Amino acid sequence: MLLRTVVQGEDHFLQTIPNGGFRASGGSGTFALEMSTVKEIKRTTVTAALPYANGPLHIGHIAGAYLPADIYVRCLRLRGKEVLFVCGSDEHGAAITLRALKENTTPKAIVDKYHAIMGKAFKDFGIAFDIYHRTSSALHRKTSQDFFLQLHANGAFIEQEELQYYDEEAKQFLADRYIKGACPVCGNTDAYGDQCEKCGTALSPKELKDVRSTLSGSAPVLKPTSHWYLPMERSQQWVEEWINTGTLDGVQQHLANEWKPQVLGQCNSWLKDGLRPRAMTRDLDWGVPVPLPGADGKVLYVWLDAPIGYISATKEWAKDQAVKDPGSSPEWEKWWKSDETRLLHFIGKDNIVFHCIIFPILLKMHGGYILPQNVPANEFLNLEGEKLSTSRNWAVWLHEYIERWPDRQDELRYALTSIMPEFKDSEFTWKDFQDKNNNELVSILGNFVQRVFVLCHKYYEGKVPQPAHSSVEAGEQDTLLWADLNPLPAKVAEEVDRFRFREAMASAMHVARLGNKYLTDTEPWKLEKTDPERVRTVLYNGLRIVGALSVVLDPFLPFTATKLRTMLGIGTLPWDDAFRADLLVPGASLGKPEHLFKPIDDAAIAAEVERLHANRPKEDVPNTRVAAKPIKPMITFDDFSKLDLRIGVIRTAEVVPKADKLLKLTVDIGEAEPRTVVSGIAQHFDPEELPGTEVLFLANLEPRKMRGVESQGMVLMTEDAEGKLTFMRPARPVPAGSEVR
Ligand code: B3M
Ligand code: ZN
Repeated sequence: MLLRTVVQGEDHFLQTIPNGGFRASGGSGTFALEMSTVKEIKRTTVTAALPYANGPLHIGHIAGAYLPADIYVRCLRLRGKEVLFVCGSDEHGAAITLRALKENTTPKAIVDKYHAIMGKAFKDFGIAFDIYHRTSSALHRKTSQDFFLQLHANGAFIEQEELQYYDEEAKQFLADRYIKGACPVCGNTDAYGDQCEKCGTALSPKELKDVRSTLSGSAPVLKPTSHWYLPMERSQQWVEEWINTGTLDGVQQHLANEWKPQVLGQCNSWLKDGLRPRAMTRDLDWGVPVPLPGADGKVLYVWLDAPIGYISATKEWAKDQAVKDPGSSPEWEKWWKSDETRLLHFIGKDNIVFHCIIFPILLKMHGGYILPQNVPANEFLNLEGEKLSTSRNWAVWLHEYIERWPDRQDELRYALTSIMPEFKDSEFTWKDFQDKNNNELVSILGNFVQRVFVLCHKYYEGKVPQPAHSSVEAGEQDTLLWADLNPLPAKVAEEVDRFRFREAMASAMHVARLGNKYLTDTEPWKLEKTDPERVRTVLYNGLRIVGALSVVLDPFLPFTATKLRTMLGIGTLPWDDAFRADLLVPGASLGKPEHLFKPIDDAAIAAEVERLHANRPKEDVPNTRVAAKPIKPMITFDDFSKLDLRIGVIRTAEVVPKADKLLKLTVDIGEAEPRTVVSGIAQHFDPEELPGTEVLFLANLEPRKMRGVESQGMVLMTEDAEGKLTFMRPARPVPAGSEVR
């Protein structure tokens, strides 16, 4: 068993203790620590994935990396820990040049445009970076070139000549994304050189058939070119040990069980396949030039320069600090090179291998750098039953949300945190956003604060009441209240430390729930006539709870926490002072009772859903046709009306044991119980992706037993030219059970 403990010190805490290092000494009931190697942590460097500056940010990006990182950082800061939070735009790579091509402009114009949009959206949304930098800066160019040269000097690369596709019309080598062709797996003729988006297979350009260049449309030719490769296989052994046991060069860096299982899983599946050489340079005219003689027209691979962007952002921050405060010495190096620093990368799951394997190899080959202590990657967020997609415009864009819902940042932060895809994919729906707002923020948090403030204004002219000192914690209700409340700040912090943000926010909200319960139990509005002294104590306690909320909610709802502090007339409190007894001075003036949250009505939600559907490009509609099979014999209208067709929603899906074609589904068609159906679609769908999908459902088909399961209806499907099945969904959402006529 692995044990973890946190030993609080003055300004540092000891982090992890390896297996067996924590032993109970018999009899006495005390613990003795036996520490072989314990890393002492004094500060934390937090990075959040550098978003490509090729489009705006959507809620999937936010829930995946930026919001969890922001919560984490805010929580550490309130606890007085030294922390640096860096991010910036990723402005290189084919993602950018392709976008420029599409928008018929230059890469520079693209990155300038989206860097500004993203930077503003982050700021408006309260993501509290210490710096939001960009990889097109001169400082970054120098930093990544120096990094590359050091790697080169250390013998980290092998130079290798390879045949690569070259577009003779456009006169350039083609990055993987510039090549299209037929997927060898599913036949999709629009597969990219690195991936088929239809079947999801990772590809290399040479596997495609009938290749064409997306630049000129012509067929590219294979031409030799040489590149610098990172022979990752040389690092296989230490990476495997470091990731799985946490040990690096004999030092315990982390406990293996602190890493999320899905992160370890992805790393190990790469490691199992065996690490291979990977090209660290590209033939492209946009990027950081390779700083070696004879490397004209070559740039650093974007996944080499982008993570170095975290380092250059830190340098830029340190420079800014020195200008702002000439006396300070905020050396950037301590954030990257000190054993006493913990490095954490917040990312989405598609970036795991780069942060857990490739970048650590680069850091170690370079020398002098620490490796990440954890990479708390999140899974993906879906939207209204479908994958978020930039190209299909199926997204809630952050900057647009802020425009349409001004001053409602915390409402979205709350909804996103409550469904954060920490361990598996999750789903955002506008309905859930409304429910979380109306049933939790308005009814629980807003209501509690409102009640306390309204009563203080009514009874004490908006001043902090003088509690009957003897009874602040004297009555039984008060004793119980404080017994429940006191452990909560530590609980929130502990959950944040373990990257359990959903749980942490629920624990913070529990403070408001307990506050409400306390008011309901004590009923100050009734007591005021008979026992005003008791009421003063109750409301004084109520104000103290509001004070605590301004602390424990701050990481999650920073705008609301600021409002609470203004209402109370207090400043930012350190975490451990959340329940400080002398926080509020009797007689001090309170602010006006303010409605913290407003209910959201159905019309506003319907408008959002409508908007999503309306903005979806019609390009999804194909202009291809299949050769029609002969039409079946005529039926009468009566025949037709015997069919009872409904819109259903799949609630659960699981494989049927020992049947490789069958899935067992439950489909909600508005009845008390969902229908169970057995469907022959197992080879077309992953059961995990099905819940939430709308389907066309035949509800009055005679039940039939299949593999011992009674199938109570049928999910109707259609098939494309390649034999792939797909569901038939209504053109806009309708409630489960809607009739089809
Ligand atoms: N820009 C990929 C992405 O936006 C990439 C992350 C870089 S982190 C160093 O998902
Ligand atoms: Zn394919």
